[in-house]
Amino acid sequence: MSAVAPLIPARQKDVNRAKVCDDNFVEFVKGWSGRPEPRPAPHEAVLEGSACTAADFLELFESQLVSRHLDLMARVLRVQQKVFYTIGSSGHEGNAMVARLTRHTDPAFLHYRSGGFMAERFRKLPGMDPVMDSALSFAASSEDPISGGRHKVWGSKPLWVLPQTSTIASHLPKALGTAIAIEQARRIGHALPIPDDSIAICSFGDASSNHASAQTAFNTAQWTAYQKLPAPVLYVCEDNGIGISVKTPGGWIANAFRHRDGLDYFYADGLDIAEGYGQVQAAVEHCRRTRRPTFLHLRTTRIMGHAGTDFEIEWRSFEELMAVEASDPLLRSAQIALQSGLMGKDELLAKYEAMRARCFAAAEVADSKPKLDDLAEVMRPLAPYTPDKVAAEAARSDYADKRLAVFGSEAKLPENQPPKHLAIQINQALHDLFAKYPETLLFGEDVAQKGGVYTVTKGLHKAFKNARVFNTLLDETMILGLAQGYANMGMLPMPEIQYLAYFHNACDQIRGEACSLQFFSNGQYRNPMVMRIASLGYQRGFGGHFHNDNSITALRDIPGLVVGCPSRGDDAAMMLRTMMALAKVDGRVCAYLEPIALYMTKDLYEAGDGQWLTSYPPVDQAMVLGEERVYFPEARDLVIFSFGNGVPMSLRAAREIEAKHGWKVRVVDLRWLQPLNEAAIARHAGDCARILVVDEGRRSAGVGEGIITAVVEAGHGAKPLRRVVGQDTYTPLAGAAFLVIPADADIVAMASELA
Ligand SMILES: Cc1ncc(C[n+]2csc(CCOP(=O)(O)OP(=O)(O)O)c2C)c(N)n1
Ligand SMILES: [Mg+2]
Repeated sequence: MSAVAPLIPARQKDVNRAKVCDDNFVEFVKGWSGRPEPRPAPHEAVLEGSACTAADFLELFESQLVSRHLDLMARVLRVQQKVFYTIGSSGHEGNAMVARLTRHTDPAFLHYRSGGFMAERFRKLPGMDPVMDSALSFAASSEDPISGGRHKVWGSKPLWVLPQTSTIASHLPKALGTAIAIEQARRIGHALPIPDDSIAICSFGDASSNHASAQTAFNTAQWTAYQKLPAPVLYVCEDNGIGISVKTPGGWIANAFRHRDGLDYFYADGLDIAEGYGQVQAAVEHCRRTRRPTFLHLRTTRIMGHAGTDFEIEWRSFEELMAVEASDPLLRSAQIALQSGLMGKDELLAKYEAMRARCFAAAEVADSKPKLDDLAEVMRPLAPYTPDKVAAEAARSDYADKRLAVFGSEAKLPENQPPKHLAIQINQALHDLFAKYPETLLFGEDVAQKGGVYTVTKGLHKAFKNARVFNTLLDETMILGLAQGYANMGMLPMPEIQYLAYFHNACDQIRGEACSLQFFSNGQYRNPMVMRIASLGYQRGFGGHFHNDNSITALRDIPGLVVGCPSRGDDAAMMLRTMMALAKVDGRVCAYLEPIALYMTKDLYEAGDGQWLTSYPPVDQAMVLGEERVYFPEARDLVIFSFGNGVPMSLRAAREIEAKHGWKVRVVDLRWLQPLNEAAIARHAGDCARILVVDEGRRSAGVGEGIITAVVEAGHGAKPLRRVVGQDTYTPLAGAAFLVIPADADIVAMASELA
């Protein structure tokens, strides 16, 4: 049995297809002339042979009507500026079946056409109103319960629907990550915020299934299942056969997904509740029981265009449009209602009109509610920061026994060791933080047995085992998707990106997803993490661009992201503690840039001087977000602002500058690159007669531009001011690499220009 909605008689070539679909429904019901079957009891099949009972059907049909009338309302009120979003769910309302057959505690990451799903999930908790909540979101009211007026999103805190941005496919990796996290929690003894047998649900369109971000999530699901590891994710492909105006080749979704090892394929007719219900049920039950990645191919259609602005009649044949409109699943539902004897024609039309009235009434109420009208309020959930709590958490040291167990004895504690270089101190800090936070996981490429390319994570795997320290497959998008999944389940992930150059291909997972979650959920959801990235140039052993990338710009303009870059071991340990506290307390996403070339650096001025070794700071010491380290604070003739490799370079150059010009030179290691501590920059610039910026990143849009801007905006732009920066180029191999990044001598030479 499949949808058997009859073709509607040809309509005038009306440009307003929403109106046409609306009229179609009314005319279809009025014109229905079948003979109803004996009305089924609530627990009986709605139609013979259907897995859907009459009671199921009636509620599902109502959810479909909620979704449809929200769409129709949005099209009308958009023109009146009472609604600000018209991408609808019409034709996809069958996805309500997925919501009915899952639980409100199954985390859901939804397609923008999942209005039916949303309406149905609202039934799972008493006292909730899908119409009013959605109307507030459509109207961008600050009373919108999920985003607080920041975007029209499907989302709900009590209903475990995490809001998604409209970047298609970006939510698949984190949905899989959440599924994996649900299972992994048990292995690390972490208490989940949801039942242990939950599944993660993720819906998306047919065209989106081709996206790289989607494909990596499918591949990773298969890779996981292949190793017999559980990953209870239900991928729901809402296949309407088209993406905006591009048709998906007929049969493509079934062809591409029917025979994938480790991704169990199910088909369901989303156009026909009587038929589709049992099919959806089979997929959901399979996923929950087997804990295997499951692909539900849900047949849908798209009526009323991609969005309100898409006038399909201008680019599609009239006949084709008519055929699509005839496949409207609401026509089929009306038919089921009438045929089963559950509703008479008048009753059905009355329900239809009552839902229209309810949606419009809610929209008018929503229109009267406040909007966001204050910049501070818009930005409030973007980057929460409670300094006192963060400082207390970073310095919290109530885990002495645990660290003793990790390090072996009092004598072996890192603070009782002689001064060490950066890589060792990061490694010790990681061990400490693993002892402090049992919910911490570290993962990435080569991080486990090998301990990373630079052995920074050496020993962690041995000490904390597979469940907490593990190698992932080779895909940065998925590494960051996993991180979001663990974070969604209340863990504290530390994903590692092997080299800065490889962050860029996965940047969207941080830019579009992780950093936007608190913003678009009005602070109700958070995905805290500390992302470690081996970064920057000056390597002598390992050359070329991709191991020496120095683009920090791509990180610095991500809203809400904290970016830090320590230049020495003690700072590295303290910064890591603070970042973990920022994640734990305020849910922040942090990027921790490790300057590769300084990992093993021991000396500062001369070979063997050991001046770049540092003692391990006691565990109750951390640093404040934004706090700089100042060398020679009494100096006032010149201040050099720098970070990373630039710090030891500037310290060496300072000696020469003093010898050459007799100036006393202050060197400021900014340490935190985003947000930049503009007040500190202004203070040091104010104190000193001359200003130099040493920025190993690129000339354009780099940290240096931010520093200079802070200096100028603070009113110190008239002072002699220069910068030494990397060039706007890729980094070449071998010795040529050093032509494109600052050298000690460049700093000395530039200082002379300030004389
Ligand atoms: C990464 C990305 N590229 C492009 C777009 C623009 N875009 C929005 S929806 C869409 C088509 C999606 O089609 P499909 O996945 O089939 O979903 P449907 O709208 O048909 O339900 C495109 C290209 C986007 N949102 N994100
Ligand atoms: Mg589509």
